[in-house]
Amino acid sequence: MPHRSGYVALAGRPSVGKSTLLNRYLGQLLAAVSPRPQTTRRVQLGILTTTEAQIVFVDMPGLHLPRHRLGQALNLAAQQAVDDADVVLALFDITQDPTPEDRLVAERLGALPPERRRHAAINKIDAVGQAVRRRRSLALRSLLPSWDFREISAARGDGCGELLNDLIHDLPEGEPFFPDDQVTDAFERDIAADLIRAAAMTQLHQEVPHSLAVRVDEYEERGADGARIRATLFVERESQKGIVIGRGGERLKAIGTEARREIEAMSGRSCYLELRVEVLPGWRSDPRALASLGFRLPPEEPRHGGAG
Ligand SMILES: Nc1nc2c(ncn2[C@@H]2O[C@H](COP(=O)(O)OP(=O)(O)OP(=O)(O)O)[C@@H](O)[C@H]2O)c(=O)[nH]1
Ligand SMILES: [Mg+2]
Repeated sequence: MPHRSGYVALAGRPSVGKSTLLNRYLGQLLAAVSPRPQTTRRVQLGILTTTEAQIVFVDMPGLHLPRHRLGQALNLAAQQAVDDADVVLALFDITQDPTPEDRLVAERLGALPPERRRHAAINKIDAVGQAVRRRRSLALRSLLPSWDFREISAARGDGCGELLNDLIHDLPEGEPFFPDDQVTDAFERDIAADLIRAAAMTQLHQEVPHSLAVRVDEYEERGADGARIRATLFVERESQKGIVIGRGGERLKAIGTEARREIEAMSGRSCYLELRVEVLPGWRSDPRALASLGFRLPPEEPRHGGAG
């Protein structure tokens, strides 16, 4: 059998489970996952190498209706990843009726050239009963009527093996792009930043999560002692700083504990984590602040009304 290799873009609105599916296929914690939308803020590769194929998964921010320059940057990154991929996997979520963002995803993906290889999957089937599953499945499938759908649970694994075979089948023939022991293109410090942000998002409620950015200021290897990481959590307002820190520093401590656990699971060694919080006023709308945090912006567009 010829060896296959190529890029599979994981497309879908926020929270459908793209990063969870990536972690499942790689069998390790690589991508940050949280119950809140817009957990993933940059494109990250997850590389799965088997004897017959190398599948380079492209995890990306969920496509959504942007309310800030940040949102535009995230959508741009997602769109580019879709445009560059060999195979597109559209992910949907059975726990919700199709949302306006699902429709946006379907509209964008429906416009792909017909020769583009594509698959769709409806995720989280572990979370609903048979009746809901049947009804929603029909509604979701009708978003991309000519696509092949599978129903999966990224959390539990149901259907994931079959879906993987579908994806491999559609990859172009070719040699691997990456060495067989490489699992990602991301640096550990960037993954650590994502895991810290995901931990904060899990611990925080209301609007604070989306106002959060994380920068790793220092990532020092200490050999057998693991790593020492110092990171800053940026928020947009003074009031949010207080919320993140919490009474007597309790909340920040909880964030640190959860983040440390996840970073240790990711890196396989111990880590000492030091967090601080800083206010960067309105950074999500400020092109300069966004650039300093590493986001690439689309060219300035006239602003539309409504959700924009
Ligand atoms: N019950 C259930 N929950 C799931 C499943 N897959 C993902 N989730 C949960 O859905 C939430 C969102 O998962 P993510 O993997 O972060 O979603 P995402 O698509 O990467 O989201 P963004 O990065 O924000 O675009 C998390 O709380 C996951 O634990 C699943 O198969 N079943
Ligand atoms: Mg994600």
